[in-house]
Amino acid sequence: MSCSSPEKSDQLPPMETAASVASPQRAATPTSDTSPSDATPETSVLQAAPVKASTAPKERTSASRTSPAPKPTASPSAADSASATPAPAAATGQEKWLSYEAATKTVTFELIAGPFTFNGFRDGGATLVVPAGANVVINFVNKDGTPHSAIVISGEGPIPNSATDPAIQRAYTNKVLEGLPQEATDVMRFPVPASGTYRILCGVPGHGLSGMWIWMKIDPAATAPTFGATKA
Ligand SMILES: [Cu+2]
Repeated sequence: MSCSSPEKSDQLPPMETAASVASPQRAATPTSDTSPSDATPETSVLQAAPVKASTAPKERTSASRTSPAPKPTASPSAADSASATPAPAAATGQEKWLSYEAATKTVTFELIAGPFTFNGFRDGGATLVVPAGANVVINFVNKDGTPHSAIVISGEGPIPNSATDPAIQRAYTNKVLEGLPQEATDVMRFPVPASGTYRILCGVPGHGLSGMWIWMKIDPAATAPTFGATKA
């Protein structure tokens, strides 16, 4: 039986973030995957095929179904007594892109351009809420092969094909029409007014109409910024 293929069926995909867990209990886990003395020489490949080919085309119409995200178990009852898990609770969900300095009312947001998305969202699917009068710093980076840009436009009216005139002064990236190439960065710094609803749009022609925009709302009642899926 020459079943010596090192099939790693249940191996974690390498999607660890920068705060990758340095598991301290590594010494106890015998993860030597080339152990030839396996007791199950049969049907090891068959059950290791979780490939689901059911990629149904998501017809996401205007009624974007906002399925309530499963709450990440905020129970403080630590059942694991002596677990040394360095839980990165500081950067949960979409808040990892956001920081706030209350003393200067400075909102810092990482705006990540993807394939016709911002931070994985499109068509207004996400909203950046900032306090009134905040000083907004948006660190733009293009993580896509297609050139992209960003510009703050009005929240009213139809999505334009392209945009060069920001609704807030200085609230746009360089090369807003042409787009910045992959891995290029730019910083937008601008104060926001006391209220208003805006969109952060990719200014490259056609990109906004393809869905590359999210909301930015100024909330006079907000004491801190938030970012996440747009509430219906
Ligand atoms: Cu774009």
